[in-house]
Amino acid sequence: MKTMKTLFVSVLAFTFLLSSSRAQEFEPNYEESKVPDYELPDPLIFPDGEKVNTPSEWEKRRKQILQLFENHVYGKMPGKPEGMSFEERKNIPGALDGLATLKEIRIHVEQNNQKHHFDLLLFIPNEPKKPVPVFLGLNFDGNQTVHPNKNITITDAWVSNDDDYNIHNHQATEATRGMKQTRWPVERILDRGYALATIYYGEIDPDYDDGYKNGIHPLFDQEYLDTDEGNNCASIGAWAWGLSRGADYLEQDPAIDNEKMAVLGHSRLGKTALWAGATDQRFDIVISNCSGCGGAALSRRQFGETVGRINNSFPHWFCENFKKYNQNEEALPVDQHMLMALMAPRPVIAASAEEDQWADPKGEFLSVKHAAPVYKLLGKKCLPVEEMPVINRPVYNTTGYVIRDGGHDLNNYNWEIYLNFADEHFNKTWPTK
Ligand code: GTR
Repeated sequence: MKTMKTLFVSVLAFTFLLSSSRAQEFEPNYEESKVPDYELPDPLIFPDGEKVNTPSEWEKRRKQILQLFENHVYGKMPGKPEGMSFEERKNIPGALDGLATLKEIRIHVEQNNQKHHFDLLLFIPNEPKKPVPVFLGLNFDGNQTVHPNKNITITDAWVSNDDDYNIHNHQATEATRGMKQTRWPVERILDRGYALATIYYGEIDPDYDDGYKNGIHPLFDQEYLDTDEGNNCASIGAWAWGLSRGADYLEQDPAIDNEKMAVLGHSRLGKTALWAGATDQRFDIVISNCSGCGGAALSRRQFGETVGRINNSFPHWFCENFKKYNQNEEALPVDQHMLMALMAPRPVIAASAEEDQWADPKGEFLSVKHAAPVYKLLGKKCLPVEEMPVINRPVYNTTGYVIRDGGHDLNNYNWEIYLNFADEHFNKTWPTK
C-alpha cells in the first residue's frame, strides 16, 4: 500500500513537472529584463584555452567550430554527389519584355543507386553583356510563385495546402503563379545588373517530418543519416546542400561571374542560407533575412522562439543532438555569433523586422556584433556601431545589420539594402538604374 502511495505521489509530481516545463516552453519571453545572464563561447579560444592569434590559427579553429555546428546543430554536411548533370530545359533570351534571359536548369543528382532532381530558375539580365554577379536563394512555394511569367514551370513537388491559392492535395496550381512576387523584385534586381537564381526548397527536401525518407536524403550515405551519432543531416542541412548544388551549376554558366555569388534566404531559408554560407565558401556574400532561432539569433538569449520550441515544432530541421539543448541553451558548445564568424572574411548581413519579435531582432544584431573579433583578426571592418541601430538605418562594413519597420517578411526595402551591400562588396563598376 505504501509503495502504491509513493508511486501515486511520484506520478503526480512528474506530471506537474512535465506540465510546468511545457508551460515554460509555450510561453515565449518578449521582455528584455527577463533575458537570462549568459556567457558566449569565445570563437578565438581553442578548447585547450590557447588564444587564436593569427589568420592561419583561425583556419584551424574555424574547422573545429564548423564541426561543432555539424555535431550539435545542423548535422554533418555531405559533399558533392557521385553523379551530377545539368539539363537546360528552357532558355528564353527575350523574356520579361527583353530584359532577361530566362533559363530553367534541372539539376540531376545521383548517389548510392538513388536519383533525384530539382529545378533552378535563372534570370540573367541581357545588359550588361558580360558575366554578372548573382543572388541565389531558395523559395517557399515553387519557382512559379516568384514571378507571374507563364514560361516558368509549375512545380509538381509536394507543397503546403493553401485554400487562398486553391492548393489541395499538396499540388501547386496555376493560381500560384506570382503568388510570392513581392518577395522577389525580379525586374529591379535585373535592372541593377544582377542575375537571380532560385530553387523551390520542397524539391530538395519536402518540409515535413518523414524520417528523412524523401527528397535528396535517400542519396546520402548512412554516416550522414545515422542517428546513433545524433549528428544526422536533417532538413536545413539538405536544403543547404541543394544551394551548393545550385552554386555548382552557376559557377560554370559563362553568363555568371562566379566570383560574385551571393546566397540569401528568408526565415527558415535564412537559417539555411547561413548554414550554406558556413559550409560552402564559394558563396561570396551571405544574407540572412529574419532568420531568427537557429539562424542569426543568439540561442542563449531565449527570447521569442527558443531551441526547445523550434525543435518541438520542427523536429526535422536540425540534427538529433540539437534537442539536447532544449531549455538547456547554456550547454551549447557554440552560439550563433560563431556561425556568423564562419563567414569571415566574406561579407555577411543580417536583417530583422521590428514586429518580428519571435525572431529576436536584438539577438540577431548581437550575433553580428560578437562575430567582430574574427573579422578584425582577418583585417576586416565590422559594424560601425556598438548599439542596435534605429529602425530603417542599415549599418555595415564587411558585416552588416538592419532592422526595418513592419513584420516577418522579405520585401523591396530589404532588397535595396542587399543590392547596395552587394554593389559595394562586388565593386560593381557599371551604372545602375
Ligand atoms: C516559424 C518558425 C521560425 C521561422 C518561420 C518560417 O514558424 O518558428 O523559426 O523559420 O517559421 O520559416 O517561416
